[in-house]
Amino acid sequence: MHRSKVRIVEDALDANNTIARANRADFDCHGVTVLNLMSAPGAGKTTLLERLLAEPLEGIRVGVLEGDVQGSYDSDRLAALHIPVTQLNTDPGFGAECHLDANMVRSALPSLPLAEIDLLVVENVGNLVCPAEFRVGEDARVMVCAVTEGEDKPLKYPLMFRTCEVVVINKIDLLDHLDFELDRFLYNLDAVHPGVEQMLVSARTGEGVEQVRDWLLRLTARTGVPA
Ligand SMILES: Nc1nc2c(ncn2[C@@H]2O[C@H](COP(=O)(O)OP(=O)(O)O)[C@@H](O)[C@H]2O)c(=O)[nH]1
Ligand SMILES: [Mg+2]
Repeated sequence: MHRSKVRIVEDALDANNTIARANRADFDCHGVTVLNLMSAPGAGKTTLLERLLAEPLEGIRVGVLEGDVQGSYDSDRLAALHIPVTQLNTDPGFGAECHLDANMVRSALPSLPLAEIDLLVVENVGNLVCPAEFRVGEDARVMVCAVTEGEDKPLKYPLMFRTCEVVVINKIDLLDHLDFELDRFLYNLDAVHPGVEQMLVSARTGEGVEQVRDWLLRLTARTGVPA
């Protein structure tokens, strides 16, 4: 019984990976670099995007795919940036899932202006567990972890922290008001993902956002395939 359950999960992940590869091929075909941005709800993904994309990204044309269970709250916030934003809701079409998977992203491809962008940021549904399991065809994964979440999160949700290239440690403007011990968090992070790139950021004040911007520019230069 236990073995067959494991098998079903493996098959589902295999099927997801197959569709993720098809997405990847379509992104490559258009020379689009794809970033999967993940975090717990409220860690600051949308605020970070508002900061990052407030000014042009050195000629890189950016689009955003907004994943949410319901509503278009984040898309509405990003509308002010005058970049293409596509909303992808998991309710009602995808069983109100708590993550995006490759099939959901595939369903949104016809709505994405792939020929007109160089970088697609996929803001995943806020969740520290499921989004980490499902590749969507991305080039890289970044997760945002706010200092308000506590030092133990890397230990409690290791897959999420392990599958990212960068961990953005957000809301550092609040450090003086919290008992969050940054050293302890970094120690725990190192235990689950030794050497992972870390960026200390306040999306609220803009402190540290430059590092994320520079990293995005490097990512796009590294992975962008001329169309
Ligand atoms: N103090 C502080 N608040 C932040 C920061 N980043 C985001 N927030 C706030 O945290 C809440 C959730 O942010 P949001 O960007 O919607 O998070 P998301 O759910 O990950 O997209 C909002 O009230 C933001 O204003 C930050 O760096 N510092
Ligand atoms: Mg958001």
